[in-house]
Amino acid sequence: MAPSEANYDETRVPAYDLPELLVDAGGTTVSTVEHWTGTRRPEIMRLFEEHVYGKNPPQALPPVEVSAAAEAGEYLDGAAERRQIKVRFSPPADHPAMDILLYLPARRTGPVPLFLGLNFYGNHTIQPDPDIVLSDRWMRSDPAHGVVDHRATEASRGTSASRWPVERLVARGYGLATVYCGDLDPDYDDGFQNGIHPLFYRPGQNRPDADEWGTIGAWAWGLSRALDYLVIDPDIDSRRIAVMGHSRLGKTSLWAGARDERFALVISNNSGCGGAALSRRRFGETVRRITTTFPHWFCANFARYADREDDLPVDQHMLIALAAPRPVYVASAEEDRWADPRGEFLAALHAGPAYRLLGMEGLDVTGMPAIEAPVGRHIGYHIRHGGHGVTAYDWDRYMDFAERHMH
Ligand code: GTR
Repeated sequence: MAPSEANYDETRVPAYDLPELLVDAGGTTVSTVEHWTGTRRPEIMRLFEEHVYGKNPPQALPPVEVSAAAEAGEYLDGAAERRQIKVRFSPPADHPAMDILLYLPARRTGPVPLFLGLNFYGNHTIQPDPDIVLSDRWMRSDPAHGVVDHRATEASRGTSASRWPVERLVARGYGLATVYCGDLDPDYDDGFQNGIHPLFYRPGQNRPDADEWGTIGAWAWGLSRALDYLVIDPDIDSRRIAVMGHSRLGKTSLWAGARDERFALVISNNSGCGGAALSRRRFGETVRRITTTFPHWFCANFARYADREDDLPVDQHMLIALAAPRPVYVASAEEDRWADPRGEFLAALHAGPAYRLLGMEGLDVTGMPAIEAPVGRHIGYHIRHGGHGVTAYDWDRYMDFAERHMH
């Protein structure tokens, strides 16, 4: 279905029943913390692994090797300190590696809280900072981002800066770390021959099984490997690291936050179908459409639910609930109908019972809030003016939310 044929009519959203968040596979209602933590949460994790994002391979790699990718320096007239770290997943040297770009507030009195997120076009796009290493990896050709023949050019520097307000972040005492998602797995369907997947193949295996990870799984794995480094950096407070992502990378931040409970706070920015939006609403992007256009993002099993959303054993409110009891924030944009803002709101709302069970508060509202009127306590939500993207408004709300929970 082309985007133009997508349903944008609320009256044509089918009636649906969401899978019960707090009833376990045996049919017993979950009413204690132990039942959630010991049984129901692991069940939900397994369902998302098997049917949506895929399992990570069981083999562990050798510990990551960390080295400097460039000299540290200062930025913003000394307000920020910039570091670039190369993280290798496995020797020898030609095996995949990722570069972490890190900004820290120069004026700090102790370890700082930090936001970690993947970026779409290379670390050098997030600020007009000539000292950032220009990525030499494959990326989608895009003149607006200075990407020619799948490679970044000098013209690409700073082209995503509006989405990464380093100055505002360091002024409020936050660090920022980012990694190019293509360092982990280039975002196209190549049958999983590039990126990190082949590092994990069993002898004779040459693509993930139907219930094994796709690209979102690999990206989420990379966020955890970045976290492995960040938690040992003494200038960063390992208990106050938030994971944030936009759109396909917001689907990824939700999955990374579910998998890795070291993330203290989880943020989904306009993540839509396969992210924060309820699949059963079939509003805007659908399971059929996303698994056709981006077959590599999910595990192969997910495509079986095209036009059969009601048969999915999960829906996305359950993904949000996997963040509990850690604070989670879902943000929508008014004109971003492809991502189904109402579906994102409803998923955040229906994650509430897991939070309340754990002694936290959810959105606890009866209807969708007004534009730019954030709601919720341990689950946060806003819908802002404008279209698909990340704006200063979004970041200001994430910092407000982090201040309430991470300070
Ligand atoms: C779209 C896709 C969305 C969203 C978006 C993005 O093409 O249909 O699910 O992920 O890309 O990542 O910007």
